[in-house]
Amino acid sequence: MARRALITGITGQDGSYLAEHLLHEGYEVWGLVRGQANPRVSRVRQLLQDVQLVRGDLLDQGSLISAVEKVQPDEVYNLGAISFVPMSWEQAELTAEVTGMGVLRMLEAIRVCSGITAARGAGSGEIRFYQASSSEMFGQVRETPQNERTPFHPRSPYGVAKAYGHFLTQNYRESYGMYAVSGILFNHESPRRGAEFVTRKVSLGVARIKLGLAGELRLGNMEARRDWGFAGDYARAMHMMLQAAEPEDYVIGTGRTHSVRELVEAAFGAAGLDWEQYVVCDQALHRPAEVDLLCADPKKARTQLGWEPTVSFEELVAMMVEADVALLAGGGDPHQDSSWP
Ligand code: NDP
Ligand code: GDR
Repeated sequence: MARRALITGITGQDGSYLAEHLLHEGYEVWGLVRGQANPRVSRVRQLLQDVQLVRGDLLDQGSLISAVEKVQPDEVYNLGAISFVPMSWEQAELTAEVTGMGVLRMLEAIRVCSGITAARGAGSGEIRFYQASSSEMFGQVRETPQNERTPFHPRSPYGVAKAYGHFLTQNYRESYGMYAVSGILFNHESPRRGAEFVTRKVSLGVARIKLGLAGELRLGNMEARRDWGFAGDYARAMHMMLQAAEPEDYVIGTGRTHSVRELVEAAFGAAGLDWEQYVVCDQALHRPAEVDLLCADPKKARTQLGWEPTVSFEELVAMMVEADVALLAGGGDPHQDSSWP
């Protein structure tokens, strides 16, 4: 019988790549969707026709228990979150509820549905759990590159909520012997990335300028450095982590870091444009507290899982610019569009 996976966050960037990967691996894939008339659900229906949908919300414990009871998954991937860092200052409590407490509710749903109690001890339960942890937990780093042993100093309510989810996942592993792991993923991007994140904002900005639809691009901190990889590679890593013999946490990233300025140079360059003529630095887009430098040390994932990224920074940027020029030239709307590449 096909293995069954339940994905929260199926309407997001990572949910789509993970679902495609798991379908390719022969899984029966279920996606958790929320809301009464969520427009992103119709995009999933169109693009991921083989994914079955189940209703539920990370804010609602009962709905998660019902979803796990209905799907009877072998693997649960918890990708659902408020994931845009600036929003976590504007809606800090909601971020704590969804991005932090949502992990507790999902773990409890699995625990209750599997009949796991502390008394049953190590190794109990059949359902494997993946938590989408983040390099944002490292925050203000004192050592670089960052690996699984680097201490956390989160710099946003989002990072704090992710750290809670991370430690809780570890705690359920240690308390109940659950197969529960966290992937500490560094930034990963694609033509399906939300338009609010810097890489997509830049690729869309370049496309608009190239097509004569805009004359400038306003950005915040140009000196922040990130380790940017391709989302498809990272979805593969999530699946690999749940196939390992022992439940362990892994850092996933490329090991290379670039500034926002370098990203901008590469993106405008890919379209044959000089960025200095178009980019405006806007203080209003700076964050209350910034994460200045992230760079992964993915050695453990490479040696223990055999995971390698396949797309370079330059290829990623060119891929995103090319996709957005094609999207906008064809009259597509990046906020609505169902023609995800
Ligand atoms: P997206 O922002 O694209 O997707 C977030 C998903 O969360 C959406 O499907 C959204 O669904 C869902 N969601 C939001 N609120 C709830 C809720 N109350 N209940 C259930 N689902 C909800 O994120 P990504 O795909 O980029 O990232 C996936 C995960 O990985 C996130 O947890 C993110 O924090 C984490 N992460 C991402 C990294 C990256 O670089 N992309 C790096 C490290 C970690 P809806 O359509 O209903 O709003
Ligand atoms: P990040 O991604 O906060 O790292 O979180 P984002 O793309 O939003 O920002 C990256 C860096 O770019 C700087 N920046 C800008 N960012 C945005 N969004 N818009 C701008 O105009 C702009 N100008 C400069 C930011 O200050 C920042 O330093 C992402 C999310 O996917 C999280 O969910 C995930 O956990 C982490 O990556 C790893």
